[in-house]
Amino acid sequence: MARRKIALIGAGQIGGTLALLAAQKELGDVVLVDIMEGVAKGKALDLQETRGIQSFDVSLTGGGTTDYSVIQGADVCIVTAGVPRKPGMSREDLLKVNLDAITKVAQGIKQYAPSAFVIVITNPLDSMVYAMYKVTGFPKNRVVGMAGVLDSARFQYFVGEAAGVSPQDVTALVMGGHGDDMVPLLRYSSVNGVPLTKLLDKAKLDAIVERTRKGGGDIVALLGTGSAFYAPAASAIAMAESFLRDKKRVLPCSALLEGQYGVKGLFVGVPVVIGAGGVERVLEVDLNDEERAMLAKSVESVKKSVAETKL
Ligand code: A3D
Repeated sequence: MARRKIALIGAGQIGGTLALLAAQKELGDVVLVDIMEGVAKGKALDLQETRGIQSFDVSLTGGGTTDYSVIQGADVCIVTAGVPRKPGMSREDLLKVNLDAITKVAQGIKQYAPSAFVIVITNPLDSMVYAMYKVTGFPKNRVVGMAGVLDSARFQYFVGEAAGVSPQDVTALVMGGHGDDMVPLLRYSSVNGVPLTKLLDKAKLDAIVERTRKGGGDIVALLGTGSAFYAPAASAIAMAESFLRDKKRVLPCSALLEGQYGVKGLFVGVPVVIGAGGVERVLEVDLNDEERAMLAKSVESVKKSVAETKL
């Protein structure tokens, strides 16, 4: 069987890490694309030069945005093109800059990788994935946003750390939009089936919920420049791998809702099944009144951001 092809559009901090992880897992041949063509080519070459040491048999190449033909026939496109929010930049400013990038990228994908499964990471996430869906015109199962896997992974780590257990054994579910009002669902989280309340008191759990919501901001403050990239890249790779290997993992992702959770026509973080068919199913879990109210608030924020795209 021919090797699969993974196009990484945006070869910055996350793009470079995605390339490394995709190659190490031998998910397929990787092509990096960036407006800074030299960066895409340089990172690809740097990684190629590790092949003798790391023993992976996939190739990595790079290209610029003047010629999207390099992504021809890609099975998966992971999009990080755009800018992270800089100090003093409003969410609206960020939306304008990144909407322009996503629109151009979506046109390139539509032309050269019309059958691809597209994972969007660029912020503001829930409106950028919506824009990707609108501009490509791809079916809803082939466009998805990465956020919930990352938010849940952060929650898993914080619970594991506080309870003195491996984060691997923490099951976590964070739903809603990717913003300060995301919805970590304690009732659907556990340590290998053991309810969190058996291991941690309410004050600790409340603090973990808050820390999860602010997880991205904490890393931005520590780094001083740029935002998190290792965990976001690992999260998107989990989604790409589930698609490429038809693993049918249940992962919280930003997916198009058509009535589920009372939401229509918006991309919102919900648990989905990712397999060879892309987003194969949206899972609906029962929410109590408090959880429903939190989700409704989060959906309102998504709605406002999407309205600004005017798409
Ligand atoms: P960065 O290292 O700046 O990389 C972005 C790359 O995109 C740069 O190399 C740019 O040159 C390139 N680029 C800009 N415009 C275009 C274009 N039109 N076509 C192709 N390439 C372009 O940022 P990063 O990798 O740290 O982050 C990338 C995006 O992910 C940002 O928007 C972040 O806010 C976002 N992000 C999202 C999450 C989520 O959980 C959703 C987490 C972390 C970062």
